[in-house]
Amino acid sequence: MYTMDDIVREGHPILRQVADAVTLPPSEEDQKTLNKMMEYLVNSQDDNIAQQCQLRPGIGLAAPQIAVSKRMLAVYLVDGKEQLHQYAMINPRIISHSIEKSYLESGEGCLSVDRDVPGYVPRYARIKVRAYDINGQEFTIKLRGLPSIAVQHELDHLDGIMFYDHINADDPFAVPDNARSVDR
Ligand code: SB7
Ligand code: NI
Repeated sequence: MYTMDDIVREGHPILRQVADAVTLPPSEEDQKTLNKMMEYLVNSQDDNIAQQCQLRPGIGLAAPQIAVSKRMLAVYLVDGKEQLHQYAMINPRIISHSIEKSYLESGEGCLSVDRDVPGYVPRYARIKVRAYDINGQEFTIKLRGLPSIAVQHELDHLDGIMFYDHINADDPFAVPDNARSVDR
């Protein structure tokens, strides 16, 4: 299983690379990696396991964060309506998005960033994402709210972009144009 020791931190060049597309159907090795990424997220949200294994809780993880420069991501979160959002994606892409933006009231953090970076991170409020699942089956989903923000944070990792790249340097808490806030 992955632990914090497997997660690369800021300064590692892989976090700034554009990750490679995964060849389809996914190899057994890529499937294993993606399963372990999801396992990390689930474990990290289990208080006992997280404490036992010193896991920082995470709602998402992108393959470059475990030093694999491939286009795979995992998201695991329960939203405000107690709805589970669990997605393992291969070669994901945004096929359409709202004009409206959203941002997390509490700002964002990252398992690869060992410091607080305050400020609003503008994201699209709604996205339609097309990807391949762990078996190589194509699927399309529409997301809004926190799941939309989480998937965009992970998609950025696949393109070498960090959340703080989006923060207004002059005024970190300036409300982005055409944006509404989202509570965790
Ligand atoms: C806040 C946190 C995350 C996404 C969006 C808002 C995920 C944090 C964990 N990660 O570093 C995943 O890349
Ligand atoms: Ni991150």
